[in-house]
Amino acid sequence: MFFHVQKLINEIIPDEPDPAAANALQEGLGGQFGEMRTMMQYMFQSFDFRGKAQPYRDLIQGIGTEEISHVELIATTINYLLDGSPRYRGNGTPGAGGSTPLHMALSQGNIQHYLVGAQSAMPVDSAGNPWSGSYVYVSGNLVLDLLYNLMLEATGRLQKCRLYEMTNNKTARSTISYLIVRDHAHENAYAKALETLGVNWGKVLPIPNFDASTYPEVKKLMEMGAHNKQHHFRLDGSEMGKIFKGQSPSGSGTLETTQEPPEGAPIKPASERPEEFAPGLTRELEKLIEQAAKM
Ligand code: MN3
Repeated sequence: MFFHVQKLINEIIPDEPDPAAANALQEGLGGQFGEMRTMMQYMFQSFDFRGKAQPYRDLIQGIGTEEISHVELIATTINYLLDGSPRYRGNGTPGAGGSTPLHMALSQGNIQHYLVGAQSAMPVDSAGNPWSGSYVYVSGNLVLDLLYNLMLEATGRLQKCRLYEMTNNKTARSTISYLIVRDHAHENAYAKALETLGVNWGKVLPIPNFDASTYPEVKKLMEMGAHNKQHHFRLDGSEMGKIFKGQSPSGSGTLETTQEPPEGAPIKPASERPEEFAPGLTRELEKLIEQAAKM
């Protein structure tokens, strides 16, 4: 079973809306190597786990639980980037004279962000393809699953580094940078697990192998050691720490399995969007909601 806390796993820095960056980030959410895949792949690998190698199961499931928060973080970031067409914020007169407040949707990367959703994230990739369960790799063979997980984290990190190079929007970059560093931590975790099974990584990791501290937002997170820490996400004790410890396989320092969960960051309520009819409540319905909240 799972519990949840209404906080984001990392802070999203405010900036102007940027629908093009939002659409690019959809790849990191619902693409073949996105957060929805890491979440579902690690979940199914842990559900289908056979045998007594509990520390490895705890490792896969702990990271899988963190991935639920990554899905939430990147979806919320996309929402912030979409919420309000350019020049909507502040002046209260959206679009051309207020007559076609959603006109700008016609020229965006994914019109469905405005037409199907109410300026919000969708479970699709950057080309609009629906997320697919066929992305998920679960063979039941522990070594093979760990190898695939490392490939998945490395490709995820590669794509996030490309996304960082595409936009300097602070909202987008705050989340992209966090995910670059956490993908590094997860590369460390799966590489370490394979190292305990006899693999020697040498100078291969992390993938892509470059000095990520040239990205200032990433540098700040690395100085806090975020690429070498992994919380186990179990309330009843985890054996993950038997694997995620000692020297990092990517030469990034000492690995630490944390007992304390990440602090998290507050979630601000999304604003109402009358032009999307969202949430579309009449005064009467609002009164009923107020009454329900008092009960
Ligand atoms: Mn992730």
